[in-house]
Amino acid sequence: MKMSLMALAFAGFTAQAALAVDCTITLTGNDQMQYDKKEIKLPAECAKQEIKIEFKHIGKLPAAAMGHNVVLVPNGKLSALQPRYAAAGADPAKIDANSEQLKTSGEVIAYTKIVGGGASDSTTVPKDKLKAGEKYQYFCSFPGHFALMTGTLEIEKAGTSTAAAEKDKKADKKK
Ligand SMILES: [Cu+2]
Repeated sequence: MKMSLMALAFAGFTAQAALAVDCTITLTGNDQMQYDKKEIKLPAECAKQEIKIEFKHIGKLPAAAMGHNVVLVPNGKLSALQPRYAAAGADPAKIDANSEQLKTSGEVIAYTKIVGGGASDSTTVPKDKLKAGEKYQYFCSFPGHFALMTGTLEIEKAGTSTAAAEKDKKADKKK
């Protein structure tokens, strides 16, 4: 009896492990003022999980000349938020302070600190902060970079990864 309970517990544990999806966003930026990805999609399950953002500057230029970060905002908010960084100029500490302030006010969802060539920074988005079926924007808030360094993050709608199964269900209903 004891053994079978343990087996059940183990089965439950492995089933949970199998359900876990990878909700890590990895992005790089270079000396040509470019991210490696302009579009990122995460499965719907990630809305219910903590999402990790890992950013690495793969260039060589220092932060004061070619600093990069990743600022995540709700879709459509990029153009309104970008000018809010203007006063910070190219001072990495000031840009980070701005990011922190905008995160506190709720306008920025998450951000990584400004880094120079060879450096990296990461952050997390708490679970339930992003919604399935919603789009978000990310950009680099270093002066002048957002024109090139911007992208879209989409959390897929629940059920999109099993679109074929849904289709089958509908076909069954018609019968
Ligand atoms: Cu940048």
